Amino acid sequence: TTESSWWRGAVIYQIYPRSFADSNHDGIGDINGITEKLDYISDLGVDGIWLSPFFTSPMKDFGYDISDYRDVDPMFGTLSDLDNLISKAHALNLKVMIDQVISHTSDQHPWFIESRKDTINDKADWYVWAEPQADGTPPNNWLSVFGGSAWTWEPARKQFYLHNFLNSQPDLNFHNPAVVSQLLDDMRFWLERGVDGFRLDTANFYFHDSELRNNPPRPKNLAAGGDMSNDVNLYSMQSHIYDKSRPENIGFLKQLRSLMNEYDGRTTVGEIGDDHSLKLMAEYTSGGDKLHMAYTFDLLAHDSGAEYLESVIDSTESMIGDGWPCWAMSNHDVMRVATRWADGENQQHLIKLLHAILFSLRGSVCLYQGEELGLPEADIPFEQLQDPYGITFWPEFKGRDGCRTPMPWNSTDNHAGFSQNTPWLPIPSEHMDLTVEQQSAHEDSVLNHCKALLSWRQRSPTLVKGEIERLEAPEGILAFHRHLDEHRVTLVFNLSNQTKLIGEELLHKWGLDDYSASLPIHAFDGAWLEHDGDNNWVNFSQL
Ligand code: TEU
Ligand code: CA
Repeated sequence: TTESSWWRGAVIYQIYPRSFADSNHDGIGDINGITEKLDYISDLGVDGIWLSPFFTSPMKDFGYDISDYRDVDPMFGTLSDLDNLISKAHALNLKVMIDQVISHTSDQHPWFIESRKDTINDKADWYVWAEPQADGTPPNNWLSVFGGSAWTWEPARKQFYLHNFLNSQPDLNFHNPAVVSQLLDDMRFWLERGVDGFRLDTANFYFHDSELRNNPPRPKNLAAGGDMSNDVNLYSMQSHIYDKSRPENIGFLKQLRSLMNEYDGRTTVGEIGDDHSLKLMAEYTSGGDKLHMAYTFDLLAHDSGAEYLESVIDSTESMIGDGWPCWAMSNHDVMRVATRWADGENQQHLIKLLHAILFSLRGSVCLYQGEELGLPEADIPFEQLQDPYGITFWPEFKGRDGCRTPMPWNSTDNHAGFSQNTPWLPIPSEHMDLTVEQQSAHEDSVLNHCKALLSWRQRSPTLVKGEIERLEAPEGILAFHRHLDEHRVTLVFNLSNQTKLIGEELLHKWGLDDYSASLPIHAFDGAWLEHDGDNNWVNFSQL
């Protein structure tokens, strides 16, 4: 039914609970704060929300280190607050997706507390334990994403344990069927509670090479289409990252899909970070028996420009088959797209164009809180950094706090209406001119443009579900058709800073035979044409 495939082409608004809205004024956002803002979210015109982790956690990685998979951290509220959020969201016709961080737990999870005690306890084989090499050094050369060896010594067991991130995030042993079945049970708990889907953290990191073979040195410069290889993160600085994307993962993803299929209308979106993530996205989402959708870092942490987008679309389309991508340009891990892609004074125009592109691509979309406002990345001074990743690698990499600052709701209340107390991260002064309140009042704000685009997308099944056919175009221009049955939409985006003319001849090549004049597109503008409409180009800037 249409209802059970709601996720195909859905726009999912990502909420980072710590920084969305603080209902009890302790400086940290919470579940009730989100509930209070559901009308705002619904009014944006998105299909659902994805909540970053709110589970019980020592917060070493701000909730991506979980010590109880079935409860809400008191900092964020209670299970009944969450039930309330889910039912209010459903009443507004919003789906609710939650984060599942199952590749690793917190070192404070009872499973790990037991596992680390000795080699004979009930949970002894629930994590990845290994003997040191003869000289006492770690079992192999694997490195943690967050810096240093991926192995930490446990004196009680006289063994090393594996962690792909912080050493307080020990890696669960997916080769142990007891671990897998417990995790699936914990996920069932949430399905029973009525969540509509899961965002799966590090969905390609679950299994490790059980032979623990050294990784080969990593090539310095990966070509476009790979990920994590530019200056917005540090993968390129690590020569042999933790081994991931093992073939065994397919079997697990199939088990997970069977669980999801027991319930109606549920979905999964996997996070994939790897050198060949588009290929993995295709593999994991095709066949209808693994993930429903996946997102990669290709639009999150890479090059910019029309040619780069063409290459991402082309590689995706060449591999995706019956799989389904989910596109994101910003999230809680990367520099905000306004700063990553934008060109000084043209930032507001470019951001509007990037929204138009994001909502026109074939696939679903994750829109990160504040992206609808076109917020730029915040510059957080070293003394105020919270992210351990940034603290380790400063100043080459400043970490992820710059995209995690609190939402600026208005400029009249203290702390931008986020909280009456000092927020856990400062709100940058440049965000005070970009608040929800101010932008709502200005017809041509990024926020209002974003809403207009979302309603345009919602009205068009072709944009939501249609095929994509990329078109040859002049430099700096991205162009494609979207097709659904007989209906066709042509979309043209000018990512350059000059007006471009699409000549008559090219328009004919695109199959637009009726055109006897060339089409001018201003810098950072774009246009679309509905072929069964009145056949007029509409500029995005006039939406
Ligand atoms: O991210 C996994 C991941 O690949 C990131 O570490 C990414 O490389 C980096 O943030 C890019 O700058 C997930 C979560 O999204 C992230 O917040 C967690 O810290 C991480 O897993 C560990 O759970
Ligand atoms: Ca709070």
